[in-house]
Amino acid sequence: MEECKTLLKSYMTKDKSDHKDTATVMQQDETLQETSENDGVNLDNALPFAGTSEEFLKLLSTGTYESFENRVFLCGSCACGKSTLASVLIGSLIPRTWQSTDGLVIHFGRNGINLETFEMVPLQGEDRGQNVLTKVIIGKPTRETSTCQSSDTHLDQHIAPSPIGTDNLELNLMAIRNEASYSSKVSQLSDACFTKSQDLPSTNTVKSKIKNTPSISLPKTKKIEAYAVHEDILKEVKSGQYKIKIAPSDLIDFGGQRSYDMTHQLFVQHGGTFVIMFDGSRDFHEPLKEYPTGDISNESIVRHWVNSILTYCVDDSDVMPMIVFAATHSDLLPEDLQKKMKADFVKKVTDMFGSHERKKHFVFDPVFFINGTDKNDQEIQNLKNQLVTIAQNQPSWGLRRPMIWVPLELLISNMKKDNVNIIFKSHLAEANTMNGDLALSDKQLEDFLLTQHALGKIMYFNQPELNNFIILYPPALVNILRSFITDEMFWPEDETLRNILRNMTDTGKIYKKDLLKLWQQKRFHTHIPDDDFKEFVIQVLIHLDVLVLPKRYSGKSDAYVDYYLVPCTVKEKMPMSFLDDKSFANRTLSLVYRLQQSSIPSALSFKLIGAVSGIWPIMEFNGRPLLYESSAVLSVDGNTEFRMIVEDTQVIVYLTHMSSKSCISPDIAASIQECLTATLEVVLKFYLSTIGKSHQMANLSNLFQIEVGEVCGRSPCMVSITKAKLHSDWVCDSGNEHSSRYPLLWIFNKTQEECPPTCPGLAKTILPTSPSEKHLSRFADQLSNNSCRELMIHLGLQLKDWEDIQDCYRGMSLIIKIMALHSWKTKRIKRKPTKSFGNLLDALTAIGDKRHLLCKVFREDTDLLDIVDVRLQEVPHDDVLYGLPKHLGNCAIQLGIELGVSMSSINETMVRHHKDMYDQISDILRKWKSSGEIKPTIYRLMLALERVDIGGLDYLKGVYLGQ
Ligand SMILES: Nc1nc2c(ncn2[C@@H]2O[C@H](COP(=O)(O)OP(=O)(O)OP(=O)(O)O)[C@@H](O)[C@H]2O)c(=O)[nH]1
Ligand SMILES: [Mg+2]
Ligand SMILES: [Zn+2]
Ligand SMILES: [Zn+2]
Repeated sequence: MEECKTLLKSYMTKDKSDHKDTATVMQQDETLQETSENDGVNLDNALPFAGTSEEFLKLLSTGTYESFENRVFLCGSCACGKSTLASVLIGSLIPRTWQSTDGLVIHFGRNGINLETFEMVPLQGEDRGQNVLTKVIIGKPTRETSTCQSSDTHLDQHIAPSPIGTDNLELNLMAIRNEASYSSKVSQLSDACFTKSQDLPSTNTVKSKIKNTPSISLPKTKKIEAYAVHEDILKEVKSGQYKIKIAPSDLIDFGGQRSYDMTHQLFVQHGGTFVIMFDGSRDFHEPLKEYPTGDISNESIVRHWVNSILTYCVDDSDVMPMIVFAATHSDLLPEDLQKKMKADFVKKVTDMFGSHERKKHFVFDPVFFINGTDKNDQEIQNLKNQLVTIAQNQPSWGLRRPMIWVPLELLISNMKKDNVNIIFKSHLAEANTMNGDLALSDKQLEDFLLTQHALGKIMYFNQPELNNFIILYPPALVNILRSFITDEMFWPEDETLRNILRNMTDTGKIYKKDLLKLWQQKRFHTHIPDDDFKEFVIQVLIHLDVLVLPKRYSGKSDAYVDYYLVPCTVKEKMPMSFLDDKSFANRTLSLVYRLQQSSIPSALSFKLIGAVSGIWPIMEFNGRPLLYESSAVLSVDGNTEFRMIVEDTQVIVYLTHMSSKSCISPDIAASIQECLTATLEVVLKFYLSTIGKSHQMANLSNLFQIEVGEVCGRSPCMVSITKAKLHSDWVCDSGNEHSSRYPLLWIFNKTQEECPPTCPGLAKTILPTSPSEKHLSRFADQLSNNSCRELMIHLGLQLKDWEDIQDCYRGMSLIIKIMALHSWKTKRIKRKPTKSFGNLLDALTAIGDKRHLLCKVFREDTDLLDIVDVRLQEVPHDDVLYGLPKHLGNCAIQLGIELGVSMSSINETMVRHHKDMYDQISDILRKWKSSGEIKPTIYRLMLALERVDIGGLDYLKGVYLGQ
């Protein structure tokens, strides 16, 4: 903090002739315009998070200033000329060769709108000081002038940008930021100032503290008396002697590579004017050679950007966000053709979006057709005029802000200049208190931070794990993201690092240690030198769903997690060969969410995939997670898996059972549906509500429609839920008849234990099949002793058989029933050779039982779904299995059946360890673990224990989930 004060003072020591240097230094400045009146404050337009109107009025009573926020985004395909146009707009050299932009570049205050002539002009040199804030600082007479005169030189060395006029000035600047060894600069600065200041602690303390926490946490030193400064600043601004001439406008130049979608959305959400660009010399539908997949054309890029903008932008007003189209390379066409093309482009974009529900956000006519390499191009001039008109019409133009925010804005601005990218909130709060009676209250400070965040000036997340830090310089986050979300052409040379990135793009998985290794590179290290900040950044990336924690029990420490999923970097598409498998349709239910929005932007699909893989474990094959670009295969339990594929306007879900769809538990289908629906809502909400505009929350249920169905002819065949409920069958467009019974499983009411009156009973397809031991054991559990005996007789067993079994397992009624059913299944019975579900059903009917007991055999308990966790996908340790029997009742047979151990093997165990129940269970567990057919995971064991319901579950949860 002291540094900021020092800096502040250092500016104040300059006399006006010096202001040129200072002006160049100002990178991100607020634009202030003097005003002494409070009237005309339109509270409808009040900034988000400015508190209640009463509080905001109180804030305004300290005075207001008029602010002009403008922001122009350049977006579009690779190499279409975005950076070229950017350099024209900021008045730097026009690049003649394509140097692809890595991530994005933000030009803060390098371009502005002249408030007298309403022209968009580059800001250079002196012009860049054209705002009150700068002038106030420069022109300040102060009592402390003599304290730190010498700091000027250091300051200028530190931040002096490369000479204006080189191409890509901001990139150079960034490089300077990156390379600058901050701590040494700071101590130079501190030296210069502190040695001359009597009431400050000695340089040594300052230095050593800087060393411990370089770059970000500023040393805490004795507070300096700063009151007077602020009073003066406020007086200056109020007095109205500085008339602002040019309102600076931020210019954001996006890199066109697809890998940046996830990065871009962070910036898009703050709104502004979007210039969607494409190379006008190419056919609108021709595949662009810059994209290796061969399926990307101007049209798809334009559509992609429109969707992203309209999805991520907070729908602020009628005016913003505004989308303008600009084609480039007009110079490659003869003049008469240019005119014709322009008209063509207008028609194209009107065809594409003319009937869009948010069409008021588009300028369809004209589509500008520019030559980006000519800074005097008339069409560029026209485009600039259009941008000015939009800027003036936005509701925030000239909006009044409380003057009391100025000191803090100033502080932040100064910190940014000192490369303080991330800071502890407590440090900012402390700085705030130094403003004496101009300090904001805690609540006001919070509102201030949230407003600044909503304006895109800083990043501050009001969340428990995130709100201790503030990202003062948002592009720093982009720089950090570039360490792993970047195009292959920007990968580092180092082979180890390349391998990390290659592995990540192949598998969608990155180990934490590898991420930290990437961050050790010099150019990233300077942004996050400190472990606290690394952890914070990881948390932010998780919050933004760039990184996804693999499924784990929520709410518990994640110390054990040593890797993250990175859905947005996976390049591979899901192989669709599973549809070729003829049996797939017979084993699968489908569910489709159709979005009302015209299309799902890719970042949203990454987010959705991420969220879902946070609920169910992603299946793995040969150690590679089955995570693909916008799709994934997830594991529900040993027999059931599902695929989720996010497409343009829909989310397709295939739920597949290993043997048949008639074995899919309605509870599982319903809980997956409920969970996906909720997740989709949350993900959509994340964008729609975004920062601070919760009152504009749309009605979520209108955002998408749910359809249910089956697979038919290699694609999902769907009906609405209403239709499925009304008709037991339907004929689809391909002329195939479908039954509604399976699709309706998606909306099964899990809470009801008994079948609903409308239940049609077991599916026809399942009746001829033979029940497994597991089915029989579950069935046995539903029967009373008497009805079981009666049933046996109907099934063709002799009374004597029943009595033998009863003798053999005296006192163990469940085992008797299980064994009876087992002997029915295995015994040859004259005249009744088949052993099918149909036979069981007939026998049940014969004894007059109408309770749909067999339906229940297919029901599952879904409580455990909530704790599916990567840790539970491991094989349990021997010691744990050794300890387990003590927590269980007498259940060896049932447990063996649920675990899939064969009946003969179970019998062998029962005979060998006939005296000791614990030995029986231990032996069963051993057999299960060593059977090796299906991976014997902890989760499977838990499912079996839950089913058998004889305890042990808590013991396992305790061991593996620390519950
Ligand atoms: N002839 C002609 N060349 C242009 C025009 N606009 C851009 N270029 C050239 O096209 C190439 C690519 O331009 P850039 O501005 O770097 O492209 P970009 O859109 O920023 O590309 P990414 O950052 O990779 O997304 C450069 O060589 C420019 O000189 C134009 O209107 N006419
Ligand atoms: Mg570029
Ligand atoms: Zn069909
Ligand atoms: Zn039923």
